[in-house]
Amino acid sequence: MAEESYDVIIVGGGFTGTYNLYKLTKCGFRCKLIEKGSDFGGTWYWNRYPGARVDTYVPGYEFSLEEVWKDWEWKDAYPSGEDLLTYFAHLDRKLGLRPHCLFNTTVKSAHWNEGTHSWDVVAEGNTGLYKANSRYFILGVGNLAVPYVPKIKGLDKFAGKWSHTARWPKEGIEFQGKRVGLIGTGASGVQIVQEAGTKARQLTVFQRTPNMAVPMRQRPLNSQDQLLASASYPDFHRKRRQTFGTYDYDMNGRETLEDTDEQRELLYEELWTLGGFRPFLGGYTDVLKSQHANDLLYAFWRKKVSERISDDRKRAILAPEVPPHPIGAKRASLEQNYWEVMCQSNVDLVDMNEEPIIEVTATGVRTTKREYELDVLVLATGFDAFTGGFFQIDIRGEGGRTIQEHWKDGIRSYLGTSIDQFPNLWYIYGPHGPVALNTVPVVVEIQTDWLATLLEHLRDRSVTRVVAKTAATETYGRHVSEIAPPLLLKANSWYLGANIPGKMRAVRDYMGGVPAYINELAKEVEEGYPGYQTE
Ligand code: NA7
Repeated sequence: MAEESYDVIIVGGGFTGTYNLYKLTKCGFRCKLIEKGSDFGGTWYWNRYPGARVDTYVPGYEFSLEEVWKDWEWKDAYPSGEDLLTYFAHLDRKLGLRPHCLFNTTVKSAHWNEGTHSWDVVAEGNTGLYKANSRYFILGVGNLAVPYVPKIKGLDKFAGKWSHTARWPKEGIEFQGKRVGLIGTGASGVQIVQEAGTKARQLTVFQRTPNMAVPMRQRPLNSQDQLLASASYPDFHRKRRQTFGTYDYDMNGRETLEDTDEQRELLYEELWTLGGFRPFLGGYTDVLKSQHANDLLYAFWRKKVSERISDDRKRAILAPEVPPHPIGAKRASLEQNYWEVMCQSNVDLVDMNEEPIIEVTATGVRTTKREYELDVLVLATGFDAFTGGFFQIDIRGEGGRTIQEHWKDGIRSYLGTSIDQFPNLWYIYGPHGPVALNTVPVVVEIQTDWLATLLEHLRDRSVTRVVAKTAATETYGRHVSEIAPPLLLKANSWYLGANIPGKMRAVRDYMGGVPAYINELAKEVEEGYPGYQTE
């Protein structure tokens, strides 16, 4: 069947795909990368909505490769989506990736071939079907890659322009002077508010759950700053592998009630001033373990945010006295001027708990109370996280078993990189790996470096078939469930699949922190890969 043959086929041209291509090609493997979009960028290729911006500061959200960072400059401490696409072009130039890639091509199926110990891959592109065969098949399909569009009656009847944030058209959608509606107030929704609120004639925000966003502390960067800072990049990049959340800071080792009220207030203020995820990953260790600790942090958050919300009605909806879920139990969003924009007179806030949406009409959105006339409707309604990207491909392992069948009762993964009964298949930054609380490029480097060592080990021993053992997979799966901080289980988050109606609620993320995860990987190597069976 195969028309082309490779050692490795990689799906996806985001951080995972580009780093795997670079690393495995360097190790002497013949690789092909297949990408649905017309260029590199992954999440940043698709999320072109105005205001899209990463929630990790420079140089946290980039590869640690010196040949890449030494002549690269960012414009802002928290880079924009546009700058990230330019970064991917820089990566391509520095690492020579493009000749190994096939763009505008969607992988449709990958079937394990027991006779040849390889994967038969079929993809569809502009010029028709593409067929290839590879010893290894690597999925870099992204964790937040498949947009979730809720089934709202009448959406197809809307006569204005509408788009999900993650499928934003390249030509853009004009907000200036328009009546814009927004459904969804997660990280993407916050960024849309900040952008559309300053341009739209009228912005109507339909909120189901308030976003407990924390300050971003954005600042522009100049060349001189970066040149000076770059001397410490190797240290920064080393540190981010040593902290729970892959940042250059870590929790302080103390529980909330070990400090006096004054000490606690001082620490909260300090973390707030520094910005980013520090209230959750840079302070007390029990924020997601103890309800009392969480309540104290919520009270502080509410006090700070309330000071910035001048409108009483909006304050009650945006920062309620009783939180809908523990603070930090959904991935925190970072804001710049969210609360101020929300208070502008051209911004209307609809509490969907009081006033649910009934339907979208040709001219707007109709709730139980009234119709809101709109020219543009933005859906920032999130993603079918973790498994969405896998299920779009017809992947069949041993005996023709599909991945959907195999994961029917929950994720089965060994070390967050491989699946029992799916030989020679790997994935990066996916289920049961450290994803939700961590930074993509860091996790991608950790997992891929480990995988490259394993594939070299197998090549040296002329192994052609490797598969995770079932017992090891089940032990690892239990471990992943047990280590999840208890308060994380109390929110309807994408961490648990609870944002998608009908999706099984389960822990899909390794939440033990990156140092513990690195230990799991290192143990596997030191003990001679006991979790795998080889031929
Ligand atoms: P999120 O964080 O999953 O947010 C999705 C938002 O959409 C959230 O406010 C949801 O409300 C809302 N939503 C989803 N379905 C509906 C329906 N049916 N009606 C009204 N509102 C709805 O996605 P984002 O794109 O913002 O961010 C994803 C990640 O990107 C983020 O975690 C960062 O890592 C970066 P809910 O809270 O479920 O009530």
